This record gives sequence, structure tokens and C-alpha cells, in this order.
Amino acid sequence: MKLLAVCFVAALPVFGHVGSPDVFFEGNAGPYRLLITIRPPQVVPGVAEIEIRSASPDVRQIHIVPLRLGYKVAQFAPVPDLAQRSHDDPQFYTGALWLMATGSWQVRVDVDGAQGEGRISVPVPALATRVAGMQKAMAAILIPLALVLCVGLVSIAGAAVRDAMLEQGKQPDPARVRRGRIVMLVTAVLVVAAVWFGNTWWDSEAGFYSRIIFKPLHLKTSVQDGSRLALQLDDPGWLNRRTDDLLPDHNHLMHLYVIHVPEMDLVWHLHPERGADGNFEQRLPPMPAGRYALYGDVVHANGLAETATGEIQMPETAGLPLIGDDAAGVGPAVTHADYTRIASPLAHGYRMVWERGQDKLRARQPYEFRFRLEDEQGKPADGVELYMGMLGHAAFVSVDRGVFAHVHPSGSVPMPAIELAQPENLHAAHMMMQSGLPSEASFPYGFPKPGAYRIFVQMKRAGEIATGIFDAEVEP
Ligand SMILES: [Cu+2]
Repeated sequence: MKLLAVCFVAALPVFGHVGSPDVFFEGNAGPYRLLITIRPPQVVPGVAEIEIRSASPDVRQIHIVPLRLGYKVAQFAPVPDLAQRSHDDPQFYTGALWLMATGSWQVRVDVDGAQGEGRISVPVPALATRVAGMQKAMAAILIPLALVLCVGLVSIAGAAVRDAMLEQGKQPDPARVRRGRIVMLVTAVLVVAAVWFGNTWWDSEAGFYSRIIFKPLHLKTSVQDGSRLALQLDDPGWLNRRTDDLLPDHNHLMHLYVIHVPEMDLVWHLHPERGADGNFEQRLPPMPAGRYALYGDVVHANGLAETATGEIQMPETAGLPLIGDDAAGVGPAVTHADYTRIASPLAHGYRMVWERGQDKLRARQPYEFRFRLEDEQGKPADGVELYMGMLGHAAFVSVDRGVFAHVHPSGSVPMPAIELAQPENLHAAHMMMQSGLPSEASFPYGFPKPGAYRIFVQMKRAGEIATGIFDAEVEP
């Protein structure tokens, strides 16, 4: 019973992102600092690609193994694979692991090196996001071949009845020809029936698989009494998901990003409260009339985290000032995006600086995004505080809005999933936080596709939440 309970609790922690399935994680495996990228498969069962960069050169070997999160690890652990060290870059390792079932997995990374051994586990979801269709070229070959087979079968059956018993050199008599035709007709009917049956079976298998394909929640929205945003989690139906089982993450059931679109010049990070009817409600701050895109991050009781999306046309709201963890940011319209701008102005003459370097940003490449708070003299700001338990929160949003990722300094894995995979590491992170905070936050992330992106970065200083807004142009 106890084991069952553990399995249930740890069933499905995955990620609340839109269009950004790759997992980025930065952490310590014992004495070794690792940046780990996991590209989960799009179909399940499927192969996850693992990339590991070690910050130190004294690593000898890295072993990786996929495990179901929450199961008794030692009992079911397969033999770990040896990650391949790159020839060009000795601190870079790659591997591929099969994830056999839909749900929540962790990739356990064991490091052996000059400083001894270290271990870290990275939660990763195995969610089918598409049906693997047949390639067109393959279909172009297989369909004519199947037709040849069907026609061949019919003509063989006809020939067998008509010609098989015939003496050499003789023509079949009309009775044999007629019998041959009848048999061909019957065979044709049987072949068509077999093809029809096969197709029905295939469709039913595909239908079963399509139920597994992940369908994210939607946000149904309306503005009431001119200043209250009513939000309803709308489930399109996926497995046995519920919407009334949410867990607080950093004391909030929902983390809602509201972005003015298409300009993307105004952003709010809000925390709607759940009402007695199960729906969410947010007191709106003063906002201009316009169109807004909504991204609501929630975590289910079983650990599943997801982003519910919506859009709303709003009238101007008088609103109330922001309180608590709610925050707002202002930047230039995205039509005036400056891809070389590295500083975002803040209140009191402060600014946030993106240490972006000179290199072009490329899709599917993991990066360390570093942002620094500076005072009016350009010195690193002091008085930095934790904002909802973190040094910083960053949202990477593509201008076409197909991508939204909420990332923390530890990466794109939500905190409840990290807690499940490695409580001891979380403790270490908190210890670090207590011994004074740096003015710089870094976020491991990689863009899933080329295009224009806006990055909203939030840090807290002297009781105020600062929002920096930056633009990125990502090449293929
Ligand atoms: Cu956050």
C-alpha cells in the first residue's frame, strides 16, 4: 500500500511550457557542475537525447540511466549507459535513452572523476506530442506495391481455377473461363474486405494512440465588474487529468503571465486566487484597453505541471495597485525590437544588463542567459532579495507566441519535480541562498526554433520587483 501511494504521488511531474519541450537543467552532481539538456521524444515509446556539459575538466566518465520517477529506484534500475565523450570537446558528453511509457521519468546522471563520484537526477516527461505519420516517399513506394499484391492475388486465384488443370497448349473452355471469373470476383471481394478490416484495425490503434497525445489546458476568460479577471481552466480531455487538484508552487496555485499583444510592450506576472466555485479570479491592475495573451502555469497533485493558454480583448481597467508577488514590466513595442540592446532601464535609475556576448543565438542550442542588476553608477546592485524563492524568474516568449517557457536559475524543471527527484540538492540550493545574494542571475535555456523572441526577466531588490525586457533574434 505504501509503495502504491509513493507511485501515485510521483506519477507525472512534467513541464508547464508551450512549444518548448526540451529540458534544461543546471546543478551539481557532487563536486561537478553540470549543464544538462534532455530532448524528450515526440512519440512514446521513443528515444530521449541527452547532452551534458561539465564545467570542470576532471570528469573521467558519465553514466546515464532512465528511471520512472517515484518508483523504488534500485529495484528496477536497468544497467546505466556510458555517455559518449565528444572528440572535439572533452567536457561535452552525449547519450540516447529509451523512454518506454507515457508519464514521468528521471534521467540519473552518475559522474566519476578526479574528485570522486557524484550523482544528480533530472526529471523529464515522456509525453506523446504527435502521431508519427508515414513518410511521403515511403507511402509512394508501399501503396503501388500493395496494389500490385492485391491485383496479383486476384489474378492468381482466377488463373488457378481456369488454367491449373489444363493440358499443355489447350485453351480453357467457356465453363472454365466463367468459373475463373467468379473466383476472381470472390477473391477481389475478400481482398477488399481484408484491406478494409486492416484499415479499421489501424484506425482504432491510431485512435487509441491519439488519446495519449498530450492536450494542454485552455484558459476561458472574462472581465467582470470592470476590474476582475475571471479565469476558468478548460480541459479538452486528456487521459484522466483533473483541474481541481492543483498544488501551490511557491504559495501560488497559478502563476499567470499577461502579455499585451501583438506589441508585447506590457507584461504582468500575476497570481490569481481560486474561488469557492473552483474558478480563478484576479483583481486587475490599471491596464489599457487592448488584446492580451495569457499563460497560466499550474501544477497538478500528481506533479504534472502545464501552461494553460488563452487570449482576451479587454476594455480599459481602472484597477488596483499591484500587491505581494504581483509585478508589471514595460518595454518598447516588439516592432521596435533592438536585437543588440543589452540594458533594460528600471526604476530609480537602476538597470538590468544582459551579458549576452557577441555570438549569434542559434536554435536548439543550450545557453546560459546571464542578467545583472546595476545601480545608477553602473555598479552591481546590492540588496537583492529572493523573488518567490528564486534569484530570478525568466519567461522566453516567441513573437509569434508559439513558444512560452518559464525558466528559473536551476532550469526549466518546475520546483515540485526537482523536489521529487532530489530533495538533498534543493536543500543545498537554499543554503547557498542564505549566505548573501549575488546581483546576477543565470538561466539555462535553449530556443526550440529560429525566430524573434522577447525575454522577460524578473528579479527583486529592496522590496521591489524589477522586470527587464530584452529581444533575441534566433538563427537556425
Ligand atoms: Cu518563476
